[in-house]
Amino acid sequence: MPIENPKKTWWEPFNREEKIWLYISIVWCAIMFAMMPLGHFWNQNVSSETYKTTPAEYGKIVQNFITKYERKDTKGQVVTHNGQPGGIPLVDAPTKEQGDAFLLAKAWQFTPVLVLKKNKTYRIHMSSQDYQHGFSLQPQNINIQILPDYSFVITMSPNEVGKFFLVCNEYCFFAGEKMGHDSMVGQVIVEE
Ligand SMILES: [Cu+2]
Repeated sequence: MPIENPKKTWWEPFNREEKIWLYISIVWCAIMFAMMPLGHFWNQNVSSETYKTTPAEYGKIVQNFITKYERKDTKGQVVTHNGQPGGIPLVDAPTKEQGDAFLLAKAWQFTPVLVLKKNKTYRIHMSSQDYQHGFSLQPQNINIQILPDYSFVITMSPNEVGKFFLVCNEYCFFAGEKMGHDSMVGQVIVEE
């Protein structure tokens, strides 16, 4: 016996529960979509400028930046995040009026440790040396993607003194046998 066409449209009448779920998902999509522009108002989405660069070029810029602004102790030694030679250097970042500051993400660290002053404004560039990384400033929950070949610039004026952490919130690749995404944590220090 040949299969007959159904006599009525299969989805009619529309099941009530199905309708409710459909409306909920449409409303939720609209809310999520609206969050993209609205996030700018509570500073979760930071407006940024973007420039083209290369890992080699950006690496050189960051190296020069660190050499110029790295903090030295009374003996002329570079101050590092853990107090050990070879640690990540602390850099007294120039304010917006003095110049730009630079942050580099690479597997699996952020360098340098930027030291900022409260209530001053900074232009901070960020780019990656290798994979896609994430800049997640904790506990403020500011999130930015860091990609190789692009320099993102954010302008920020810290209004709180303290030590803040940068967490990589984009799963970054493993090289060979090594994995380090979960330990990729950086620091930003805000001083009076
Ligand atoms: Cu990462």
